[in-house]
Order: sequence, then structure tokens, then C-alpha cells
Amino acid sequence: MKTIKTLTPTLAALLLIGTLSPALAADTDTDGDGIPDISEPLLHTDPMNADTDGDGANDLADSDPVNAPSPIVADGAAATYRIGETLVENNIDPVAHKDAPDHLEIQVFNDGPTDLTGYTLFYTFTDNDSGATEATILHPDVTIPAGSEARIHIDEGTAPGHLRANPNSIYVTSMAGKHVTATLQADGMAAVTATVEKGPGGAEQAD
Ligand SMILES: [Ca+2]
Ligand SMILES: [Ca+2]
Ligand SMILES: [Ca+2]
Ligand SMILES: [Ca+2]
Repeated sequence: MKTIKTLTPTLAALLLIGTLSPALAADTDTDGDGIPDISEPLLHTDPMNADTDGDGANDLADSDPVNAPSPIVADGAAATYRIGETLVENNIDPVAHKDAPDHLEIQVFNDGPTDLTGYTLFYTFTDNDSGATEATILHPDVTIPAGSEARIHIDEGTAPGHLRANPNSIYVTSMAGKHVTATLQADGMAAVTATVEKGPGGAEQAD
């Protein structure tokens, strides 16, 4: 009995060490796209999103997993929506009225008679030093009320109206300035585009 009692905790400890070993952790693939979590930062892809750029090809199958081809159609009726303010830094938390961590924020006005839903957002980052690009397709579940406006936030994605940003994007990882474009299009209508420059220094966290 004495031998068993002393061995049992030792075995339990060994099993725990095995569970937490780096060899096993290296295989963790949270989003199931075939790329281990520890490798996603090397590709600038999101470990929590199997299709980082939203083009329908998962990160492993995608020959360029951070660049989606533009889904924007070049014609259509006159748009009844327009982009107002586009922010990539110096964001303000609308509830707390305090500084918020830097993120892409797009204000959309809807001048039409019906609520705007089911639209496509296509945004791009270009690194001003390296020339690296990222292009992402999103379908925000954010209604723009008729005759009013709403803001689309691309950040940690936890609050209503907020979408998840890729934490390994060049927006976060590169300290260079960025050229940013945001294009919005609803079916059958013309696209609208806004451009904005982000200053050097990376994405700053709010105090
Ligand atoms: Ca993965
Ligand atoms: Ca991924
Ligand atoms: Ca993809
Ligand atoms: Ca792609």
C-alpha cells in the first residue's frame, strides 16, 4: 500500500507534464485550418480564423492567405450609402468616452429609405516601408439604419457591432506607416471607398 500511495501522485505529475509538453502544444490548431497556432504569426494569419482574408480558401490552401481578390463589382445603381469618418488610430470608446486601442473604424451613412444590411466590406493595408499588402473581405452583421448612420469596428470583436481583427496583421506587427483603403458595396449598387493614412508606430493600446 505504501508503494502505491507514493507512486500515484508521481504518475499524475508525469501525466500532467506530458499534457503540457511543448511537443503537444506545437500541434495545437485552434481554428482547424491545418496551420498550428504557433506558425500562424509567421504567416501573418489569424490563429482563431481558418480563412483570415475571407476569400473562401482556408489559410493552408490559400496561396496568399492574407490577400483576398477584390470582390467589388465596377457598376451598379447610385449608392444610397456613403462612408463618413474612417479611423485607424486615435479611436475613442463611444460608451466610456475614453481613448480606445487603435483599430479600423468606419462610419457609414445610409441616406436610403430602408435599413442597409448584407453588404460587403473590403479593406486593404499597404506597409509604406516594405510594400507588403493585406486585403480582407468581411460581411459585417452591422445594420446601418435608414436615414441614419452606424460605425463598424474591427478590433478584438467582442462588443456588438465589432468584428474580429487579425492579431498578426501588419497593422499590428509593422511599425511603419500604412496606407489604408475601405470599400463598401451592397448588391446592385455602386461601391464607395475611403482612404486614410496611419502614422508610423504600430497599433497603440489605450492607457
Ligand atoms: Ca490554425
Ligand atoms: Ca488561421
Ligand atoms: Ca483565405
Ligand atoms: Ca487569399
